[in-house]
Amino acid sequence: MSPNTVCTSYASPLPIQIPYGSPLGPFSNSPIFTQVWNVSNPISWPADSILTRTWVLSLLNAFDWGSKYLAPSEFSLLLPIYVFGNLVSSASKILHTEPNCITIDGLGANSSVVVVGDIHGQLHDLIFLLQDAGFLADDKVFVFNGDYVDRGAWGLEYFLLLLAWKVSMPDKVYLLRGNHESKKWTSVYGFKKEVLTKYGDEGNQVYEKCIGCFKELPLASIIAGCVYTAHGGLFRSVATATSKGSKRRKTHKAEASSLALGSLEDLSKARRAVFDPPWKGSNLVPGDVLWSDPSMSLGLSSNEERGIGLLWGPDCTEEFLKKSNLKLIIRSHEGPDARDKRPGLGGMDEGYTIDHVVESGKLITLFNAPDYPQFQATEERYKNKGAYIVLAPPHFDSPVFHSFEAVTPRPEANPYYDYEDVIDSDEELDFESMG
Ligand SMILES: [Mn+2]
Repeated sequence: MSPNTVCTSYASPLPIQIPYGSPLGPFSNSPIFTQVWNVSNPISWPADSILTRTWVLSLLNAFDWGSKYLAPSEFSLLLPIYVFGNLVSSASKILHTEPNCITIDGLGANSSVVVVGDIHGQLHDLIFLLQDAGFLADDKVFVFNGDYVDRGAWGLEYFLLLLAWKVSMPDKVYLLRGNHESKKWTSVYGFKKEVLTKYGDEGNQVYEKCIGCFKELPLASIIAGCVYTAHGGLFRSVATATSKGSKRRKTHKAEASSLALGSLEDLSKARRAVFDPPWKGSNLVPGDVLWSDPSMSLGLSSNEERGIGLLWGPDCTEEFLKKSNLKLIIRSHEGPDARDKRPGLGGMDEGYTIDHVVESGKLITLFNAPDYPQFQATEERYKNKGAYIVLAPPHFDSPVFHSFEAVTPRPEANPYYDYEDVIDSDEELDFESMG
């Protein structure tokens, strides 16, 4: 038997040959393909604790294999909990040292930056993207805009793969936080149940460790001094973010009228290490950055649909770009379902939209999960493409869009949330009732 084309399924009483890879198998020319995964040969932590590219690639292939040939409850046999623990601890330490807003500078003449938006646990689409865009390359820097987990069936694999990459090449990949990297949201949209299913009795411990790591994720990045990226987008100034004493009893209207756009300095001061970004009180910048949406109406207002964050108009895009001396905002957060309900803004069929074009530059929404969501109640699927952006030298300010179709077929999987009853967008969840 050819070691690079077959895997042995441990679950069978007799060894059976399962063709590996095609059409989903990535990196088929990689020597890692000679690895045969089974539960008597689980992933091990390197003795020197140094994660090489080969180790990261082998993790990717193990997760890909496991998603096809293991039951979710067998996941911990592939990735033992001590490896999980070492990986998340190592990554959390690195993330903890990063500022709220990462500065990505010193890019060489041959380097480029790849920006990625929401993928929501669609592991095989991520693998395609990585292969297409240059995974583990020395001359590429990747910036992920968050929403790694929830909805899709392989959020844990996706998140851990990115953490391994981060530990291996900390200055080549930057992981920003999305609104779903939160304790409340992961308990509604599937990630918590996914982890409990995959780690059984140890599931709670694993979940808590993941949630602790989410708290460390930075909020935004500035690429080459000209591109701002964040999951939701813009945010209020700290001066108006504070509501104390009698101010707390202000009417909504009065609060809205006191809103002012925040600066990068405001962002740098935000307290990001929270399980769930608060939607009231004095620390509102993290919630704005993770939850806000652009609007075609002028001005800054409360995001009533979401119950947290802001809506900002083209005038605010201009103000932010001009004040910060930037040319581009790349944010994510809105998939085809969200855009279906937002007349006046573009649909997500191609995986991106250009929402504002102003004097100083542009605002782009970037969404990476094709054929999203993986599970949905309606018969009619969105069949949207996903897209990633490449920013190239010399100025890194002219985005090149790469749209791509979903990888088919996806391995069969059961959802980890009640997608028929849970609302199909992040809107309207009742923050108050979620405590
Ligand atoms: Mn989001």
